[in-house]
Amino acid sequence: MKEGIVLLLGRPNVGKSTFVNNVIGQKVAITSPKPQTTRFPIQGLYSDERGRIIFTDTPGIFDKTKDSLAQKINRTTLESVNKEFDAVLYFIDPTRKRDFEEARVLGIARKIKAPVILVVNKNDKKQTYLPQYMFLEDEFEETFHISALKSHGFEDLLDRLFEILSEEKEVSMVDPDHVYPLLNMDSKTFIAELIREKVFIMMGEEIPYSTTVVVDKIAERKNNLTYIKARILTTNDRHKKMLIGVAGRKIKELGSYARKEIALAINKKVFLDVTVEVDPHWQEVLYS
Ligand SMILES: Nc1nc2c(ncn2[C@@H]2O[C@H](COP(=O)(O)OP(=O)(O)OP(=O)(O)O)[C@@H](O)[C@H]2O)c(=O)[nH]1
Ligand SMILES: [Mg+2]
Repeated sequence: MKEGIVLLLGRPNVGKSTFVNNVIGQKVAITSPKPQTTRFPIQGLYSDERGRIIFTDTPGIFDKTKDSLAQKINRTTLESVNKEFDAVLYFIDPTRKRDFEEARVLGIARKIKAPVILVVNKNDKKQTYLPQYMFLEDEFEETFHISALKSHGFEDLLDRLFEILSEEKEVSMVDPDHVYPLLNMDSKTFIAELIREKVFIMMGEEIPYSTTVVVDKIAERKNNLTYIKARILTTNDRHKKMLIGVAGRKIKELGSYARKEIALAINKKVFLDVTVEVDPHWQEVLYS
């Protein structure tokens, strides 16, 4: 059996989390069309008859660190690069122009000693800007073209990863309270992430970035019902009003969307009690 850790790198929105979910076959990382969806490294376990791979999904690296949250997010990715891993998947998205963010990721990738594989994602779409990225093929060991969304091209990539990984290595499972196949997240954090994803999907441009989610309580009740108490924290009152919506309609819709997915994920009936609070300091406390 082969075992190893594979790190994903790339700028925001290239499809790293989508890949991790679809290769594992289960949602471990939230995804959205907005950049900077992932905020901390997420370890998901892939296994088949050949062995086990821990895929470490990281937040997208960006160049301009506007605020303290953005700086923290970048820092967690840079910390992952300094930890132990056996190979790197460097994701690019040629449906978008190459820009200064790509240069930042490239700078990091160049310093990595483990094998770096270039993964050209979104090949189900027109890859208008592919020529801008072609020089990267000479920089790294090899290139694979995939669609993370459609799960195309995974087999060849996995074959290559298992060739790289060694026989002897034993990877340690990180968090004893993890939600399998997630290795570094407990249930409260995972549920908070599912709710945060709905904020990313349903709310306009800036709200997701002023917002986080905390799950305070998960309690088993009668008749296979799970009670969950969660709070959406936002830094300002204007965003709180928008999250609640006219006559509470927005928060109701958001809660109902999240509840359905949580119920599916934990295979139980769920009562989700979700409220919105202003907390100007949540960014200082969380993700520290
Ligand atoms: N068409 C297409 N869309 C994709 C593909 N992979 C990802 N996407 C979409 O691209 C968007 C971003 O995907 P994510 O997986 O959240 O990207 P990410 O790299 O994890 O982004 P950050 O967490 O912000 O760093 C989502 O809307 C995905 O559905 C793909 O292969 N094809
Ligand atoms: Mg992500």
